[in-house]
Amino acid sequence: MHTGTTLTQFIIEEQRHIAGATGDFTALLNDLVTAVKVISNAVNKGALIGVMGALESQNVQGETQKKLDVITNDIMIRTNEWAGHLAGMASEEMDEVYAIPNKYPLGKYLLVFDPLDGSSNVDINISVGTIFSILRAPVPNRAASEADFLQPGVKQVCAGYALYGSSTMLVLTTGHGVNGFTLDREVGEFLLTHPDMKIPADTKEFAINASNQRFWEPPVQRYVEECLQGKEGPRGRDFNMRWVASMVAEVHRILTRGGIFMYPRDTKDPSKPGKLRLMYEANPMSFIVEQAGGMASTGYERILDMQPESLHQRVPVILGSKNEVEVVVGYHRQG
Ligand code: AHM
Ligand code: MG
Repeated sequence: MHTGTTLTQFIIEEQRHIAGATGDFTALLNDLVTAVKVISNAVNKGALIGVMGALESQNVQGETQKKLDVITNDIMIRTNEWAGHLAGMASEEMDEVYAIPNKYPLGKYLLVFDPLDGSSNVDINISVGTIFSILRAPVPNRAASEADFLQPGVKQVCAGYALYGSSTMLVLTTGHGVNGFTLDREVGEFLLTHPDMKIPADTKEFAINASNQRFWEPPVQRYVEECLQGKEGPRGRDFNMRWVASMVAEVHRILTRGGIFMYPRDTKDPSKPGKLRLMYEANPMSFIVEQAGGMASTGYERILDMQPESLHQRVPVILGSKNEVEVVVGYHRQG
């Protein structure tokens, strides 16, 4: 039995080291943890509570929404809107910034999230997750506009994900390394099980959706081709391949045993420079990956340095074990 540090205890102890901290952040995180527990329960019960399947509706990206996309978005909103820590929220499932209702006080943080990432996997009982990013509101206690959210990833105060897998985990960073917590369902608490997670610098495992191969740019073509050649090719070693189609599961695997994950720029749809969204997928995951000693790039630039242009902006993502990401970035530099 694990009787170690709870997530709440961990956050309070971390906050003690921050001069002038008021406890607001701890309280915000507590609400987020509650949301994650409720979502974990809904995902876990699945068909028993009638939450599987698709809706007629589409989100702002033109993607068909699953019932659980909408339910989990609602859980995130309801759990986080009331306490007075936020000046606004934004989500993959909402076109516009969500304004905190007038009946609640406003606060100094902004919360951006993907309530159920990888939701195409939910009906087939494969891991999904929630991704979140916390920013400081440029003007505290005032209703946030879209422009207030458009801060580069380096400005994130905290980023994390919940993974609803064979166990439910919460992994997060506040800029002092990465820590992983596992939900003990009987106790109802997240307990620190994976302190100071580090991504090995080298790896033999890559993840990419190979069905898009004909649309990839030359540097990615070259990289994957060389991995496939294995021992006989220029890399001189065999590689292994994985693709879960759940970014949270992919990043978690990389944090646990190393690897490289790519959803690169491609020519499939010229209006979309990549599939994944900067504000609530690429930025929080890049913050976590860098804090664990890994690297995250578009192939052309560091993701965390990008100046966002819109809430639902898409970006190419290449992240994971440092030495391997450097190889791919090097190929982009060579053109
Ligand atoms: P979603 O937010 O609509 O679930 O889409 C994001 C997901 C990522 O989790 C995953 O890496 C990718 O889309 C999978 O894409 P594909 O369906 O092309 O394999
Ligand atoms: Mg997503």
